[in-house]
Amino acid sequence: MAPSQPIAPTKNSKLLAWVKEIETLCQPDQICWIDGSEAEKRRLEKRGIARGQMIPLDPEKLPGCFYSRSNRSDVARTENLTFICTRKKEDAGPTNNWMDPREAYAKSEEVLKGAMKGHTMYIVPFSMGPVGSPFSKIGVEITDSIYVVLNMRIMARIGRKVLDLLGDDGDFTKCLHSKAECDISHRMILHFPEDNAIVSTGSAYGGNALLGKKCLALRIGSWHARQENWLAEHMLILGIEKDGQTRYVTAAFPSACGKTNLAMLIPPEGLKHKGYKIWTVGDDIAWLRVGADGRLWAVNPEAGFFGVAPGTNSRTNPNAIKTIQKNTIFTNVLLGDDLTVWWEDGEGAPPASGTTWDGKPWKPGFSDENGKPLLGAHPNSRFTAPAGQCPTISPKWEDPQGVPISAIIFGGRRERVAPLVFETFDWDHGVYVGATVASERTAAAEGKVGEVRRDPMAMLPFCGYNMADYFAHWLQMGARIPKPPKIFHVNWFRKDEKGKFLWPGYGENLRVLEWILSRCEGDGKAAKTPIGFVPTKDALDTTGLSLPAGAMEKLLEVRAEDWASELDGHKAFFEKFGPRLSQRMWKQYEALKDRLKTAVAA
Ligand code: OXD
Ligand code: MN
Repeated sequence: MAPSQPIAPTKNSKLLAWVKEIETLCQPDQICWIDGSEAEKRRLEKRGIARGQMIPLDPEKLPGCFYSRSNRSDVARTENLTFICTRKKEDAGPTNNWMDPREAYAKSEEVLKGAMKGHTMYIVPFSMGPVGSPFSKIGVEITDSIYVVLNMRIMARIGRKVLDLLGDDGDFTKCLHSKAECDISHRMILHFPEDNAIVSTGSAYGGNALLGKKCLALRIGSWHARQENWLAEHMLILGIEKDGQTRYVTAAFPSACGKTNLAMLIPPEGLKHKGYKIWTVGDDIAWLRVGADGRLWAVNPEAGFFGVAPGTNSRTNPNAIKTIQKNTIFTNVLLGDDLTVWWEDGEGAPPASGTTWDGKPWKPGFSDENGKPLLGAHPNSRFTAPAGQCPTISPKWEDPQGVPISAIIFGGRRERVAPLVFETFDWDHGVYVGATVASERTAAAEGKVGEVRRDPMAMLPFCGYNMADYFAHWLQMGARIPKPPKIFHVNWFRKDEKGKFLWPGYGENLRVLEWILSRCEGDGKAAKTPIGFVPTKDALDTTGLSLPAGAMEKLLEVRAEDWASELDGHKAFFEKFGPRLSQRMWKQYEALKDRLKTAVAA
């Protein structure tokens, strides 16, 4: 590794003063300004290997790939230790954990005092969004983790070019991270939106430690977005090309509900004759602004994918499999003794032997202490891969202006209530539908898997301020978009009475997207129901798809009794916000209630 660089490669006085302050607090052995070069990457990899933090994988089969294993207790976002630290508690709102900023700084300083002794302090200037795009935001992450630097290199644009853009007086989000032994008792993910600052300690898990992603691009980003009249959202961005024209949609689903799969979908056999081409712009985050043409335009602020490994295979997501064949960091999957990686419901034959994510010897067929198959990979194990390696990456994915959005899609994982797809009546109704999204919990965050929770716009864990104000912001954005996208809701996860999924999902989801786009063009057959426009049973093109008899009816059914109890859930959720919740949301609630009543009476 290069010795510490005594001369800082910037004259930005705010940055220099902050670096000095953190150096004094954390007392690292040396400082390293990250320039983003290839030579630097190789030096960091060597150092990571020498320290046992990364294992290089088979250079023939997985060139440029590394394996990393985290602490057993550091495998997912810790929402209970994630705080919004606004001066007033009400500004964080009832859905966020709040800490007084003075207490938060004091607590984190306690942990950070001398925390980098014996370590190098890396300074990583990064841009979320293409460098220099009017959409983009600059952050600087100070970290003592080589793993974080190497992951940030994939997930954001980093280094010299960002510092140059920052110049002598540019502003940036201060992002301070220290592993602090990855000890849960040292863990806190603190956001100071009023100071444009983030402090994260005690974790090296991506969502907690790669501070450009959830912390900046969503929590701090959503705060900026509200002040500056744009939207920072937990959404994929996808282009659908047909007959030489590409239309773009965004979709917000809770974590681990298949955003990465949808963003990279392969058209199903039955629709091949239509010549669709899918273009991936982003799989997790969208920043949306009103363009000069009155439409809503989106950029993906990230430069890589931090995807869930288990369940990723050539059937569910062949493009992801192709993306992760090189230059990828695998975290907490199974490590084969032959230096390959594997995960449950993954690709190809498992290695003959290996080591599990938590360090246990593993062979196919091994059982755990309860007699169940011994898990090779943690359910939230991940791959970090450069977006540019995706075979379907859109030629526009780095366009500084972004792409124009025709439809916004919300969705959750619901076994019963929500039909396969419906279209909302107008912007306000769309915001209401987004605000009342609910989903069964997955492994991306700690908590009980399967439990239903309300996850408005899939932003529950990511909104950096009071969600009542966030809904109001969405409502007022409607008036600012002269040509707004239509808003839809989808549910790929409806089950029949035997508990079997009714919809095949994956590539077949294009059939639903096709209907959505046709509705945006003023076509597409639909029936008006109390919850919105639902496709008629012959509206989706099912060429080549053999659904069991009656399945389409079940997929599209709107059951008034289910929606009546759903409505109670909406009310209980809204009541949490007290008088701060816009009356326009209550108006939507009342209107839905009335429509359901009329439907039941009829
Ligand atoms: C993610 C998440 O990692 O939402 O994208 O948890
Ligand atoms: Mn996500």
